[in-house]
Amino acid sequence: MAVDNPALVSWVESMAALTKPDRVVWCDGSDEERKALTELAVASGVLLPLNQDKRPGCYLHRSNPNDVARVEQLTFICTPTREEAGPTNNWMAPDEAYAKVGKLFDGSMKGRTMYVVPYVMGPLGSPYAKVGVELTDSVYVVLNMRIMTRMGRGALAMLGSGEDFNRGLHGTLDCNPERRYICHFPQDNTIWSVGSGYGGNVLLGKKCLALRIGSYLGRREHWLAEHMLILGVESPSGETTYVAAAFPSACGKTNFAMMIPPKAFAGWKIWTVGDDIAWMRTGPDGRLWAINPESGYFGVAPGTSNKSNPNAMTTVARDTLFTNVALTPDGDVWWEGMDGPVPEALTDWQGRPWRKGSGEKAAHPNSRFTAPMRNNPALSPHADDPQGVPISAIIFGGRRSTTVPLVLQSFNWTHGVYLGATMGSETTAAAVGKVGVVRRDPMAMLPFAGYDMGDYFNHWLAMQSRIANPPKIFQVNWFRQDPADGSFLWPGFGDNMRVLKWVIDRAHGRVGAQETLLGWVPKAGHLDLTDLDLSPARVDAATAIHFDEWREEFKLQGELFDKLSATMPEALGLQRRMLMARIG
Ligand code: GTP
Ligand code: SPV
Ligand code: MN
Repeated sequence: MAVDNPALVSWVESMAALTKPDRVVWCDGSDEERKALTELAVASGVLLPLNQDKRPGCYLHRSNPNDVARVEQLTFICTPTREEAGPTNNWMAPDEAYAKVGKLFDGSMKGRTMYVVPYVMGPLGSPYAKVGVELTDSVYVVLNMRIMTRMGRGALAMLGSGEDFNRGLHGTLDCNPERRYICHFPQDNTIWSVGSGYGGNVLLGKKCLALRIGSYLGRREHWLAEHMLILGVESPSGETTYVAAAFPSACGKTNFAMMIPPKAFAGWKIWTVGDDIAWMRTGPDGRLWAINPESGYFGVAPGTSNKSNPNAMTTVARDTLFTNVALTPDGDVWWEGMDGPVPEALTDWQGRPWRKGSGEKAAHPNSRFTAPMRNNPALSPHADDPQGVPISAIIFGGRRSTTVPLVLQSFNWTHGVYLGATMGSETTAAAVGKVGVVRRDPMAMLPFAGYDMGDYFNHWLAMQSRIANPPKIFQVNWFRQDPADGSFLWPGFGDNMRVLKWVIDRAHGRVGAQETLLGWVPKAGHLDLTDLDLSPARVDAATAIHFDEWREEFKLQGELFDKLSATMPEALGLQRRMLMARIG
């Protein structure tokens, strides 16, 4: 492939001089290329073909068992000063990081092929899209990037002779956690990732570019890069309202973005624009407009079923790469929570024989599917729209077994930013570490902000003056539990439509609300619970606000305020003090 971009060619040459691959292959994104790389991956054991009658175009990848999730403790923001990265990020000085990781890259691709993967985050030709180039020695990464981004010729065409592209370098090395670093250099628009072959650590367009570098660029260029799904809600009269929602990793974005409303909502339809990331800017009409920078879904497999998420099941029926799921005797995939009886015998995610009742999980809790968005029956006609969609409501939600009610509307933008900023959530398998501990995860961005978190809140507050018609801001919690038995109080999934309906009615100013000391909640009878098989006592428990729990919550929030004291906006401290004073 002829490439006449001198800046790109010379950067690729210098990275090849460092890593010393046997071959450099420029990827064009064609179908022939996909076929050839897939064959190569199968021949080398990187991909296992699944039963092609049952899952055409689908393959299974088993990652190194030491490499199954994002590694937050090995992820660094390499800004010139530690203060720019802020106290919630790991920091390394740029020179030190280039030297340290450069040493690991030196000669690391000897005997291997370096693939040059040009890609675009955002619809091709969109003024809001960004070009990146990832150099990688992993065929698995190339094939994933081909699904997750607009990869190949189109990206090179969009870049033209420009020099403004993200420079990503990824080397698998020997996949050793001792030599694993994910380093971001926001000032250089550069990402260096070594020692991992998994997901967000290595698909550099996703968390690394679209969120960490993206958030840094967003502050500089007055826009927002967020860990948010984007969906459209179409009413029976044909009106479509767009909503963006931030939930932490493995807390329900993909499910919410693909939701099918319950029967009682005949004529209502949800359209998926994106399931993980939103880039949002003010449009000429003074509203906030969002694009999804991705073109595929890297979704959590466990829990996905025809009952919980039929659209996802259809999406992964073909042309999908599965990572760390279990394999059935007839060459199909399986994971915990899938429909039907649990199979008697399987091959588990590590390739070992597995028997029902063994007590072990057959699929890894963070096993995933990589599937093209075009497979999604609910894909929004605007998913590829270069202008994006106008956002009427923003929702923040965490995984909280207590305290946080089903839904709450903020009093105003600043209070909404406060709700997002102080969000807590129980940790999940999406990152390495202990699962189920409540931590502050501001706006679901704790692992993804590319600069100081207090400055990030300041940026959110400052955005208000740029949005004449701001979206209304809400907080939700699908995960509150019955203390008696630990069961979820709210059925969730499709029934979240009941909450979403109230949210969009509020956004349009069509329905009243009950004022509480903490925010606005639905008035009695305003949540449509038609045909919902749920006792009034459980609905009450899911929506209740208990001041004693909130006093504890405000205390926990204090840890975040203390940690970020150098840059925390005074406006948010004031919100907290006012709320605390109100509940006494
Ligand atoms: P990332 O891809 O890691 O960013 O995750 P995500 O936010 O897209 O989460 P996803 O939709 O994949 O859901 C993660 C887990 O939460 C799955 O096991 C789901 O079954 C479960 N889940 C999603 N929505 C709900 C809900 O409304 N209620 C309950 N109880 N569980 C849910
Ligand atoms: C997340 O953890 O939020 C994900 C998966 O979406 S990963 O791409 O691995 O970050
Ligand atoms: Mn995510």
